[in-house]
Amino acid sequence: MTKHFNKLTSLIVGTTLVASVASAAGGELQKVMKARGLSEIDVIRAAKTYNPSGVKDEFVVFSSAGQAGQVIVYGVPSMRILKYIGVFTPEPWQGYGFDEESKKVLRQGNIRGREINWGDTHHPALSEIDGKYDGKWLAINDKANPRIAIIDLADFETKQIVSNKVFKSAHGGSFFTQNSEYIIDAAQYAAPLDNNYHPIEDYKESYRGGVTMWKFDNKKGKINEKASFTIEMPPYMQDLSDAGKGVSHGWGFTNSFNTEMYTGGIEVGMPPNEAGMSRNDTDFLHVYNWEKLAKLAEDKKNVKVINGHRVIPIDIAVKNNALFLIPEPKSPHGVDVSPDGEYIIVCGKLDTHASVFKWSKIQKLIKAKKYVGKDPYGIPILDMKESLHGQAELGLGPLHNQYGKNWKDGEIYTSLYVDSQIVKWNYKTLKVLDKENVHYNVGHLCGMEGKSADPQGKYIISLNKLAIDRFQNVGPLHPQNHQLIDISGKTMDLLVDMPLPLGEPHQAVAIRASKLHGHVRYPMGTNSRTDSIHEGKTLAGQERIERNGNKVKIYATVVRSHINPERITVNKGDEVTMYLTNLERAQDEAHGFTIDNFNVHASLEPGKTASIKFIADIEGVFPYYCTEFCSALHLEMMGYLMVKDPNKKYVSAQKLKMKTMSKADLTAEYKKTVAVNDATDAVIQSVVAFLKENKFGDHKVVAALVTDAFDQYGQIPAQKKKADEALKKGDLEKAILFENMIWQLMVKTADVGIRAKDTLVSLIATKKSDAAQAGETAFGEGGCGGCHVIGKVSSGPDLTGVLQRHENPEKWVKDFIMDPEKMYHDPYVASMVDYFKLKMPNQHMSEKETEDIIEYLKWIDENANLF
Ligand code: RUQ
Ligand code: CUA
Repeated sequence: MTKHFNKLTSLIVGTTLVASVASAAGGELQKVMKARGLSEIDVIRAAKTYNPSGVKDEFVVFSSAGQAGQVIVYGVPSMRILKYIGVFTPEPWQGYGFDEESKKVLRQGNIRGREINWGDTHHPALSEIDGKYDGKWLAINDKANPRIAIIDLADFETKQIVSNKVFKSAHGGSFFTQNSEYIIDAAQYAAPLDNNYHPIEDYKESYRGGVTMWKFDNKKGKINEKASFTIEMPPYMQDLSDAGKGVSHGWGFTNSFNTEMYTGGIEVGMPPNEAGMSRNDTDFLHVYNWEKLAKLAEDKKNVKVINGHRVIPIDIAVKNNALFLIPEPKSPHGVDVSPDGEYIIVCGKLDTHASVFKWSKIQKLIKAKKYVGKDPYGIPILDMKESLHGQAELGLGPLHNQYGKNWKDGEIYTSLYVDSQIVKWNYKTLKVLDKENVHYNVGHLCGMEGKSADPQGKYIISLNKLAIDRFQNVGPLHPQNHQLIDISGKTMDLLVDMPLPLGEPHQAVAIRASKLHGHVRYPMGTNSRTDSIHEGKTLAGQERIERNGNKVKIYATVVRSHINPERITVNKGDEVTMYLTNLERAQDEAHGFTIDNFNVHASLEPGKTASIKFIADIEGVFPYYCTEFCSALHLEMMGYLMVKDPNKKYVSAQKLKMKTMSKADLTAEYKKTVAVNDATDAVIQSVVAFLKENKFGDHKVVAALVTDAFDQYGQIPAQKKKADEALKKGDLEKAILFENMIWQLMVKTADVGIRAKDTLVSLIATKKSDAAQAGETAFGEGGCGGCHVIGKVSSGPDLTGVLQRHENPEKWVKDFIMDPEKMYHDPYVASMVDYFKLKMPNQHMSEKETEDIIEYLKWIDENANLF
């Protein structure tokens, strides 16, 4: 009832809003709505998620890409995808798995000596300080091949992979503890902790679960494997986990299923796992004091070393009062600690309830050693009722929770898998407040920092397991579907669907964009996977080919628009290593590098050094080239690798003689080239003068662009010297080539310089009124720009100052635009027609458009000094 009332009010408010916008846009909006069949509420929803070009999002989401073994990065509220990060899976664009540096990271994920090139990513997690996201690191787990990867949020690259030495699968990771001391990672399918065969009949004796506490260094962003340890647990299937916070800091919580310890056997006539593993009414929430266990693990007496990894046996944990069990409704799924750490909320999955456990109650029972019994492994069991704050009946299949901005008052959101709904409820009063349908079968849901100590509210993303009919049919394998829900009002409102072409994206985490501080470039010569200076760092002038026996090392540079060296000859069988340094400093000037046939690729962002390595085991000629369209001369950014057989004799085929140019022709070409360079330089100098006059240094973005521009310009003297030397020696041909190179550098300088100028103009010009803005659009769309260039006489007169040229100028200009033919005989117009040999045609502008254009012309006059 309330819900409908609210939706109705928002519809009415929305309608008036749309109506006023619509009238301002001259009915255009109404036309679009009609043509596309959009209702007012659709338009409001669209407006809530639309980012005009160049506008950025408030939140950034990191989503697991599931079996694709990657991380998907997108913005909220626009739901625009920003990046895929290669994690457990090769990612060719970024060279991940195709250059040597990233291969080393990928190969850290080998298990028992075997290469694994995919992962089943489930839970991304952001590093925390005081339970709040610090925007520095992202961790993500692989369920199939139990591993954790660390991604650096300075460059969004995977920097480390560690494999779990004792688990055979791991689902309940990754969860940072409150100050990123540890990353929690719980096993899923119980298995022997060693790597030996143990018959399934010995399940209870030889199979185990557990929780690994990965020690994390939040400064370096590295897991310290040696300092990590695992808490042995019974062979229940541990599932999701969460770290305590605030009052429960130092503790961990992991729930489980199959406390029945059923092992199936359909093939021998036993009921299937699904029946046997969900037989009991309750399973166990594992509660453990990791802080205490970490201290215990320092003493050798307290640990078993299995596969080189420290494991604390169950009895040691129990003896030290560090491990407890609490019954929870059968086969639960998510466990989510409240922002202050006081409530631990477990979702029922097969039970319609969420169970709200209270930390102070649990602690009281632990302190009083008040147990209701022990499990077969001797772990004390706390009373469920006495640990509970209460239970709330939410609906069918509750899975995961996220907290809202008013979490202190109990605001929480839960996904309902079976009901295909998000439910808003209160974990303190245990009341259900609102339900929103989603499409379909939601798994996780993602709030904005919704599980940190500082939830931001505003949106919930529903990560649905099925898309069914939501999108264009692209075959039986459907896209995934993330739905954005507005939670800023009393009731929820579903805003938009986003199809994702990678799956299955189990879990996502969102952070305020303002907390992320990505690099624009690397310090020159950086190995981005280790963040140290690369042994192969090569600066301009240091390019070389070194040979040592059959090992060939090439120290190469790339910069717009050439690769140095451009010809490489090696012998068949040589081991070739090529180090590539991108000398660019300009933002976004990445180059890529590949060689035909050798399965290598590197992405070279400004300042990066990466290497590729291969055995040149086939004879032939192999073009190499830059794979990013980096400049107008990108196609020319290439060279040849030639592999010859040292045992063969090759006869030269050189026969074709080209006509040579005469000295006079060469001199003429040389002069022409120099003249073009002088003219280009004059343009650059005028831009420089403009930038200086308008104090570009006061604007950080512009200053950065100017620096980029001068990186190019600074290379000119060296080229000029070479040109002049060649000229002195009478080698005009070479002198022309170097002068041409100078022109290339000037064009690149001018390119960035003009971008800097435009940016500066947009920063210092007075703000355009809405009418002036509309006028600029009308001016552009009406084709006025075809003859008039602002600040310049082109095929028509410059319009700066046009409003000063006539008496009663606004009327004059208006009359002329609306009916030029009528004024061809006006003496001023006649003289212009004579001068330009052109008559201004009637562009059939409306009166409104004409008036707007006049406002635009006024704005131009106000800023005349900038054009
Ligand atoms: S799970 S749909 Cu892998 Cu997080 Cu719950
Ligand atoms: Cu560098 Cu294309």
